[in-house]
This record gives sequence, C-alpha cells and structure tokens, in this order.
Amino acid sequence: MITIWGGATARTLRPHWMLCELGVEYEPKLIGSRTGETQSEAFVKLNVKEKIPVLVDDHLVLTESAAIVTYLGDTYGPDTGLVPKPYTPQRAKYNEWSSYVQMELDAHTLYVIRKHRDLASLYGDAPAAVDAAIEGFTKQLRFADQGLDGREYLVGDAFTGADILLTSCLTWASAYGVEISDTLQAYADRNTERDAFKRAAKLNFSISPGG
Ligand SMILES: N[C@@H](CCC(=O)N[C@@H](CS)C(=O)NCC(=O)O)C(=O)O
Repeated sequence: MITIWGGATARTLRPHWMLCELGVEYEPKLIGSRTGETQSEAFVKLNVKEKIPVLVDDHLVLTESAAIVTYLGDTYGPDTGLVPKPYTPQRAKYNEWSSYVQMELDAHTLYVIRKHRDLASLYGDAPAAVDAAIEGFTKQLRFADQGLDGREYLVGDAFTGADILLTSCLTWASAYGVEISDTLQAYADRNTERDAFKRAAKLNFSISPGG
C-alpha cells in the first residue's frame, strides 16, 4: 500500500491529485508543515529535510512533489499517458515543464512570497524580495502562456502530470492575489473541474496549514 505524507499545501496536493487521476488506493497521512509533525522522530527518519510531501511505497521512500508525481505515473499508469513514456520527445517536454514549474514558478517565486510575506515572522520580512518574486513569477509565466497558446494541455493533446504541477502553482498564485492571464485562468478552471482534482483537493485541504 502506498502512503502519502502531507496535506494542506499546493505541493502536497500534487501526489494526492495524481493518485486520484490514477484511481489507485493509498493511505493518506495528512500531517501539516510547521505543526511539529514534520519534526517527529518517525517522520525525520523518512525525510531528514523535515518537509512534505513524502511517498512510501514498499521499500521506496521518495521526497519532492514533482518526482513523486512522475514516479506514480510511470509505475501505476504507464499506459494512461499521465506521464509520457521515457525516451520520447513528449517525455523531454514533460521534464522541461516539470523543471520549469518547480524552479521558476515555485521555488524562486511563489515560495519566496510565502517565506518573506506570509511567514515573515520565521524567515524575515523582505518586501523587496517579495516584489521581485511577484515580478519574476509574472515574467516567467509568459512561457506557460506561450506554451498553451491554442492548446488545452502542456504536452501533446492530453492531460499529464505537468498539468498537475502547473495548475497547482496557478491556484496558489491566485490565492496570493497574483494576477494570471485569461488563457491561464481558463486552463486552471478546466483542470480544477476534473473529478480527480476535486477529490484530491477535498482530502488535501481537509486539514489546516501549519503556522
Ligand atoms: N521541493 C519540495 C518542497 C517541499 C516543501 O518545502 N514543503 C513544505 C510545505 S509546502 C514543508 O514541508 N515545509 C515544512 C517546514 O518548512 O517546516 C517539494 O516540492 O516537495
């Protein structure tokens, strides 16, 4: 049985969403960040980074939300198209979108806003860094806008894990009041209408985020 540790954030939503798309049964352990639960002895043994999400599948322990999404598609849905087959141009594009979302839309930008605005009491108040992060996010988002010009999905003509990653950042940005284009808003609305998204979001956000 697969276990997914973590809930309440855009990053933890990603594996829950992929598992709902795949229709695979699993055990959610909905712990939150900054609640102390990521510092418990049992959790630190799994992830010394003290971060969620974490997947446990038999002897495999996997951290990093994008890596988990890709592993799940490869392993539990190789013929679903949710993650394009390795060694194909589609997989190369999938990898490109995955790296882009993690670096340009998540780590360098949205997470900077989170750390230095919402969690300023922990990480320091840095309004200039927050302004630069919003500007950087908006600029980098042009790549997604261009990629979706006249298309419904990021890779080929079907929904993939790359759409899970991008949509999770778009809804995160909207929650922060960061503007996105009409094209991206329509794309996010389409994806959040999916039954798997609704089920995953209901579960993921059934606990409140930590401090
Ligand atoms: N790159 C990682 C980021 C994981 C991460 O930073 N998770 C946050 C929640 S969104 C966390 O666990 N924070 C706990 C803490 O900072 O104490 C991923 O995408 O999985």
